[in-house]
Amino acid sequence: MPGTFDRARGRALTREVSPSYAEAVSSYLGTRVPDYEAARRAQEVYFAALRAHGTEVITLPTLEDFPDCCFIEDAAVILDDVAIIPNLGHPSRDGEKESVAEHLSDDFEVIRMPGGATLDGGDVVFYDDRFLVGVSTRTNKQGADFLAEHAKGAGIDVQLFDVPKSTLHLTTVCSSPRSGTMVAAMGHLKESDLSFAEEVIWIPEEEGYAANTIGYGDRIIMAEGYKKARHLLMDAGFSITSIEMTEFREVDASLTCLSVFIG
Ligand code: CIR
Repeated sequence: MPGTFDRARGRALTREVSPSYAEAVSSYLGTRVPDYEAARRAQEVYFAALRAHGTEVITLPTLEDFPDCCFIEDAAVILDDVAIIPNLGHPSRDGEKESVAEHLSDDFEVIRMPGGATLDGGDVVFYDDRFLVGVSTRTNKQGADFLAEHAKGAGIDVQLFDVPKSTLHLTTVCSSPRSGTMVAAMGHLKESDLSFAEEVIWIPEEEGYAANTIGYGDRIIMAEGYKKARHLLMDAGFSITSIEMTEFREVDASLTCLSVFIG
């Protein structure tokens, strides 16, 4: 059974935006109410982009009581034939995990975290031989250590990062779209953090949101509207599909949050 860490993107588990999306957790609170209809439309474009790259998109029914439920990346980490189901770091979101666990139990051995440990899948980035795991406002050390223990069992190392308070998740500021390559936002990560990578594409801080990408070899999906980042990625040999992410960015979410690759 292939898992996230072999970079296969054959199947993506996703979840439809909640009708209660206007109440999604957001650090931009007060500037604008998240728009359910617009987010639904944006999510369809996202699904189409995944499908255009050969991914089968599986969509779970929405959860009315969980405004953030479409950010399903946070609710599971796939390790080969194991699905780690974390305790999500924001109390309003923890209940999202139950139906994810139920769905994944058909194909994976489901392992749950002990009480007290928290982790959002958005703090986990896969790079070739390791998981980069952010300790953040959502992921505590216990949660990161729990994942590390299971990752090591599967032959994958774990490197811990302190996610700056200014940033929600580790995936908010970096991604690894192809083997050997990291894309990272300046001002959030340091060169020494990423010394393991063969190539680091540094995105200027003002366009840091564009450091979250989904890669298919030399083809990449990125957020629309980040011209400098786009040129840097093109110069690095990527062909690019860019999609509109405004409705998700305003609730602190990036491209990768909207799916968990499960094979
Ligand atoms: C939250 O604050 O939990 C959501 N509004 C955004 C979650 C984004 N997820 C991710 O980066 N993996």
